[in-house]
Amino acid sequence: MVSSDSSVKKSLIKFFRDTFSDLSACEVVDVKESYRLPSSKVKVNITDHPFQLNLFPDAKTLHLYPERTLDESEESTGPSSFVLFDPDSYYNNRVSGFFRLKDQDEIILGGKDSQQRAFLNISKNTPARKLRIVNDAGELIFKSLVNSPQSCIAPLLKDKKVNQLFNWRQKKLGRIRKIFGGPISLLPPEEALTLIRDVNLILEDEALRPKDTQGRPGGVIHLPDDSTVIMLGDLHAKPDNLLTMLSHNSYLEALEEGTATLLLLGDAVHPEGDVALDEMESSMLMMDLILKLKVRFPRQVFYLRGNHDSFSEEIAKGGIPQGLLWEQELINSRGNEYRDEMARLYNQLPYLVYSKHFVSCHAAAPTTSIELDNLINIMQQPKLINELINNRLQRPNRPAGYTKGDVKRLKKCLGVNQSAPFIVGHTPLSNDDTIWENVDDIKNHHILYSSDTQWVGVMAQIGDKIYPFRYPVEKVSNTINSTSD
Ligand SMILES: [Mn+2]
Repeated sequence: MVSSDSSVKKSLIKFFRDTFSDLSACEVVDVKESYRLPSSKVKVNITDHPFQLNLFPDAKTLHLYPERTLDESEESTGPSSFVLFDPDSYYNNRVSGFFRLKDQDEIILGGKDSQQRAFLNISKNTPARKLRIVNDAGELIFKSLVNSPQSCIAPLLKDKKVNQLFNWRQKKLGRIRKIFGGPISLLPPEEALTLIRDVNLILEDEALRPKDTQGRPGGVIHLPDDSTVIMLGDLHAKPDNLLTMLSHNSYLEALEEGTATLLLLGDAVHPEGDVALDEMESSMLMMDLILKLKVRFPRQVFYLRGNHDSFSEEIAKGGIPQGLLWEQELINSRGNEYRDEMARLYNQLPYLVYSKHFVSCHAAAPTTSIELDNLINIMQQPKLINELINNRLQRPNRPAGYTKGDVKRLKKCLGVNQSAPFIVGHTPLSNDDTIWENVDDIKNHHILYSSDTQWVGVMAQIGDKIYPFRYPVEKVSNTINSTSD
């Protein structure tokens, strides 16, 4: 019988892996300069330095970095992960992709994989299976699958290169702090009141948002097709999840350059999960951050309404009346006027956003046949509002839930191609992930829930497609606050 002692288990697993895996028994090389990968597999000592990788014949250079956190004092958990990206596109202020190699992950690089071509700009002419890379307990194993011409790796030894990715992320922190106007902490009541008033003025005449028949801002944001979409699901009072996202890729740069749109799918407030459900300060900070972003990027940041964006007594979790507590906290900390402005904000929020590349709302597709006009005039359709922010997928115990047909009909009514994704938040499918794709066997129907404590899920557009990305949540607010103005 196998002992329950976990170290024994681990060494047994290692024994079996080493004995039976075809990854075992390979040469370990300490690469000090450019190295042509042989046809046999080699394990490369890569933990001290990032590497560059050339996939001949097109001489495309990729970078491979051990993944680091911004706060170096944060304890690392387990073997290193690596990130693989194309430095030419990664650092160029447009949203671009990357691959993460966690322990035991493998990737086969080649020219036939559309996602690899989109993320890494690998040429179509590269063989379909050119090079295999495996992360074996924090060490990388390379195996050339095509003998000629062989791929090549070289360590990035110069300090500037070694720290390039870290420094690039670090620099964004200063800019995030500037957007917020100081350390990441609750705004003083007066400043908070001015901020939410400014946002309410913006919402009265919000960009890209057709008015309803009574001249009020309508229920729908219609994005131009050429805007790059970056999306976060429910944040549920996790400011660091939003800040972690802003510190990665070129999301912040693309917002600054006006090429991207950030969509927040509602429910930014009210803690969820294994935390104090009645703690409302982090919700206040969360809204301060979002409202600052809205003021900084009024035409590019859109917050959709979720069911938690409310003072309703029906908003409760685990017996805690979060809607009522939230209202009370706003009155206590910031006064009645602030509470009234928050209520005004809720009444002015949009419910659905789309471009030709996607459709999104907080919770669900409508289960009845509707027209775009109904969505724009949503203030006159309380049942439709309720469906979009509260409903979930159909289940035996939830016959009124939405189905594949409802998703299809919604896209059709908006003139959006059926191959474009429908992305919602609201309904996490487990407590150990942040993105679920093709949910319920409905193709291109994804759930994005960005309030996990370990990983923050982001859906972001590269070219015509929207891809899922996950980032380890870091305490970015602490790191920002520990750097001086
Ligand atoms: Mn919700």
